[in-house]
Amino acid sequence: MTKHEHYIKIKELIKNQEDFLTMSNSPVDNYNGIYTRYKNPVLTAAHAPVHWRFDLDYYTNPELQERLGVNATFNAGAIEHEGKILVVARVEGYDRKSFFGIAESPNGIDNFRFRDYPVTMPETDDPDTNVYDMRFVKHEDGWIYGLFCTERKDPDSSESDTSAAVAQCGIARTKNFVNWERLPDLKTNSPQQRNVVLHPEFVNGKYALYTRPQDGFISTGTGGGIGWGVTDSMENAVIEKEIIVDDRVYHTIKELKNGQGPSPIKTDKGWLHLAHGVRGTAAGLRYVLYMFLTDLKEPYKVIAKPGGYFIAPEGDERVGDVSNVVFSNGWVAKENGDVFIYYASSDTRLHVATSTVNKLIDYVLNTPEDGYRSALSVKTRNELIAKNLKILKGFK
Ligand code: M1P
Repeated sequence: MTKHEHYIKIKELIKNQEDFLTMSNSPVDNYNGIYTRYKNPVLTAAHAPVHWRFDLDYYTNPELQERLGVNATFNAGAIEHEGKILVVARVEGYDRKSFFGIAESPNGIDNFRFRDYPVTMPETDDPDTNVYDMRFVKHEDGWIYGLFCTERKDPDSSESDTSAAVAQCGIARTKNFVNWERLPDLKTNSPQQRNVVLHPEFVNGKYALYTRPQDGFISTGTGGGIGWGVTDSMENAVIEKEIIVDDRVYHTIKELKNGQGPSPIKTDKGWLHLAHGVRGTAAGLRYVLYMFLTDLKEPYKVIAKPGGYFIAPEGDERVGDVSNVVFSNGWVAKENGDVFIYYASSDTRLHVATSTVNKLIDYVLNTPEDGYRSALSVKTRNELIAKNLKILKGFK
């Protein structure tokens, strides 16, 4: 490539990306009265800036090759900041390592743009091999916390076992989303922790956390369920005792495992929770999202639990690096009651669904609970059908 061609190619790459980043998004016409999905994902690997991927220096890269590819941008924490929606995505390079990239959008549904640099996350004395799935929480102590999964090789595994890993909860905090203070990892009695989420308020003067005690890296073993524990400080976070808020249950969407999604939203009816449930199928694991409501004063007590899933992978969402997965670790409830739900599909890209606090409360309070038996599912459905047929008769 000549120097001029190199220059023209860079201009073309930037222009193409600019056209892509500024594309508007539109709702999908698939009414359910609960939330609206959107046509385009809000973040994909193609959103990773050109200057993250290419060496633009003619002398070191005369063929303008991509040097540091980005494989996927998915599972993102979310927060409203200075009038914009800010997401912290799990960005995965071609080398399989994840890191955190902050992208901002003026409206939350399109025009997301990564900041110039990814987050430089300080390490503890025990360096992380991989970090991912950050949950943002603006805590009433004044800090914005980012709790995430830190993964390291299992020190007790044999030499030849190159996949055994230990997942724990990493903790960092910031005031400006630029400088991050890394705090010691959370200590609990569980050998593995993933999907740990900070509750936004003190509960009886303590920091409260949703946990997911688990025996193995992938399997829950004797653990599992969405747990709850408290700690006196986040500078040295220790949970002595975990109780289970929402357990996994045989023959449901959360039969194998489940995990808290983002930090819950406070409403006058209780704390709204979004979580993921996992079940096994002949084609592998299937991850869907579900919701529940907990008591305002005792957020570890479930007071409403609609049966079944809230969002499941649909269409193109079904396929990706880890197919048949939807996962959420970020949502934003705006002052006017609008809710932006950020969910990733198949560990590949990020989407948004929009709703309102009122619609979600209606959903959790009025969707029938799971009866746990086919006969009860039919009974509930028949009651609905009989009521509706009467109404439809009146339409004629
Ligand atoms: O691959 C699906 C998800 O698997 C894990 O979630 P969980 O701990 O509930 O099994 C996480 O690695 C998550 O990032 C990933 O999306």
